[in-house]
Amino acid sequence: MKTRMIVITFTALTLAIVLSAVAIHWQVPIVKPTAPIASEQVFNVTGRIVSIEPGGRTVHIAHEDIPDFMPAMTMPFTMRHPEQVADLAPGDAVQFHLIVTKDDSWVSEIDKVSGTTRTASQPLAVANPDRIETGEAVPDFELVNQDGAPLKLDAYRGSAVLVTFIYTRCPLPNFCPLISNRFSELQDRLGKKFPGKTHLISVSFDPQFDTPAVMKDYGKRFGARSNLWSLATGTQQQIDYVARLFGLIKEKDANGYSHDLRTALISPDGKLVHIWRSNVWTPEEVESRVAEVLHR
Ligand SMILES: [Cu+2]
Repeated sequence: MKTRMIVITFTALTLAIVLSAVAIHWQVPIVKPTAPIASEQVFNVTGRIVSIEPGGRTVHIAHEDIPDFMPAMTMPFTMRHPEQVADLAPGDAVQFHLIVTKDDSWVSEIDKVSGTTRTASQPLAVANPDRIETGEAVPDFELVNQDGAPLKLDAYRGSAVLVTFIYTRCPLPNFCPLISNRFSELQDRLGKKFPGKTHLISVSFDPQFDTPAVMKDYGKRFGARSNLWSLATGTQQQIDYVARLFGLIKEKDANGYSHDLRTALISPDGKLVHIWRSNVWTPEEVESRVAEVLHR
């Protein structure tokens, strides 16, 4: 009798536990682990369109100050949806969202600011007699490398040389940091494929902040090896001259620099082969141009 009672009680208890477990399972909404929220910053920006590259993926905009992020400057912006700029033209005043993540940035929701009239965009380039054209010999220049030693272009005769421009404080992940990531990749690819035949030079245009020590540190962040990749700075005069050779547009404003992007390939005999003017180039593409100039 007593044993039967225990069995019944035990069975009832077990049933109750199972049922309540089922009930709980059904009542509790299924909670999936939430996807990690990408640290994404969105800035509301106003500016004026300077130019739109064919295809609309890159739009150059003279933008106003973006508080706590970037001073007013003219720079290329990436469009994820080029159709958004189909109705826009240089001179249009625009308002847009700039979205910045850890390793990318792009423009979304770009709109013409109503009630404004189209004005001619500011000419960006000023007269520049030092500018060299494709096929011309690149005159020797001198800068200072990450160890504080002189760096002369002519020292790399016999190698294919890539020169690009950056500044270490650049806040936009898909501009200077992207270029440096690509140089890091190029250093490895070219170093392996054409040993002793290539050299990369990243030139800072912010010499007041970017001292050789700062450049050395910056290079470390990207795994730069000094036999393959130099991180150069110099006097303002030295840097301005090199910038003029390749037609870099840069302008110092209150808090930083506005600038465009230039990556130049110089052949082993010292001639300008090509200039990539934006961030839309790939290490593969550069590698094949390097192979061409090295006759490989
Ligand atoms: Cu930059």
